[in-house]
Amino acid sequence: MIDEIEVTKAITEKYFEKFLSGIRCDVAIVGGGPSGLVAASILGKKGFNVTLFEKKLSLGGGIWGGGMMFNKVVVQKEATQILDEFNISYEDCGNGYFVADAIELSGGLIYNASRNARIFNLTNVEDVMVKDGRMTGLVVNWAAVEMAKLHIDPLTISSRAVIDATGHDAAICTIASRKTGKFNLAGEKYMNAELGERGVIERASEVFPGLYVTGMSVAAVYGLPRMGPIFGGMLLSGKRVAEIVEKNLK
Ligand code: 48F
Repeated sequence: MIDEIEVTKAITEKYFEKFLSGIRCDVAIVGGGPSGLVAASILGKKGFNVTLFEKKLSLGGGIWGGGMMFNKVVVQKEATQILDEFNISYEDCGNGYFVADAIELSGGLIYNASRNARIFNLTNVEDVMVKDGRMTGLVVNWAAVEMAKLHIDPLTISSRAVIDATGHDAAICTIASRKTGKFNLAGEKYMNAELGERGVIERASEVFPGLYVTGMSVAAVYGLPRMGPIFGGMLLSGKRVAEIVEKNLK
């Protein structure tokens, strides 16, 4: 016999256990697209206490729709090592291009990240905490509060490192730039896949003490070209930022 109250108790007890174990973490990642999910998996596997916030119901960011809703995803050779590591299948299309299924790629990245990091969906990061010139954490609220424009105060979580993986918006860097006045965002440029792909990997970095940037947010911060529907750079940018955070936190 199913007791509805036991179901309620199980959900709330386990949810708040998860929430409380994440309010003082090593790494807080904002955005559950390809770059954020890769960074979360890698840092979690290395033993860091990682929390990822995603404002939408589902994670995966821009992966699901491939290019113009054709749900196939192209990556270049260098990124196939990440697909292998995450056990995601792909086909060789010749000339150095490889194609994964967008649904399998999204599912595989989400599965890996959820096994290694604590993930909260439907949670909007609306502000940052800064103390003594260093980012010390995030200000979070239900995404529904933002959508309904409700006047409800947020909660806070602290972390030793924050990663902005919010894609084209560079939402966290935008807030930090405006509120600290310590750096500016150059804004994303025209389409040039070669330069864009290389740039988002090479320039994944710490932009402000304690604040790191990965994925398309790198292009928005440093004024790099966009690259359209090729995703290897996003995966490798997530890996690169994880390496930098690991080195700095150790
Ligand atoms: O946009 P998104 O997939 O970022 P990414 O990892 O990858 C970019 C590619 O998908 C694609 C591309 C490839 O060539 O150009 O665009 O850089 O995922 C960003 C995620 O961040 C969430 C947003 O809902 C999305 O799922 N997000 C954005 N702002 C916030 C947020 C916020 N303030 N709080 C929580 N989540």
